[in-house]
Amino acid sequence: MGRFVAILMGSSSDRDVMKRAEEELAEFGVEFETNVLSAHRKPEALVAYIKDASSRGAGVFICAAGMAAALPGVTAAHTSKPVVGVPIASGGLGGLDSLLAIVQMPPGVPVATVAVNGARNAALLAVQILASGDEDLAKRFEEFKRRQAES
Ligand code: RP5
Repeated sequence: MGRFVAILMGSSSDRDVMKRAEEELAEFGVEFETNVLSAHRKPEALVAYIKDASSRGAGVFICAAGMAAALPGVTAAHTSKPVVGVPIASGGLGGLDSLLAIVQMPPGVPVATVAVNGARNAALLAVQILASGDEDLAKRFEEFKRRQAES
């Protein structure tokens, strides 16, 4: 596997939303792998995975979590790769809880946060990040923008 996108989510209950990110990456022919690893429930396994994926060629991490959403921030703490955070609307607060938890990172540890349940934009942002070092992918993204404008 060359450069790939590592998709992480805090619970299998986040899968339905995150399918949209997988579909979008597949549309662009971008390789990805998906794992369920909670920052709160499986902290050691999460850190081991982040380090392993970073060394295997993960170019971007997409991390989705709901409620007290620590996953994107913890991932950003353990890798120097860019992290895109997807707040999931899974608790009683409709996703505002996870949005604030993910977007309010301290200076020095950025997480690029998309909209609540914004899995598709997370994938598009990951494609754009990878495309900065991949001319073919950059052309496919430009073509996507053209088609989107036309439709
Ligand atoms: C978060 O808590 C997960 O990302 C999920 O959105 C939420 C609820 O998890 P489950 O109780 O459904 O496993 O950590």
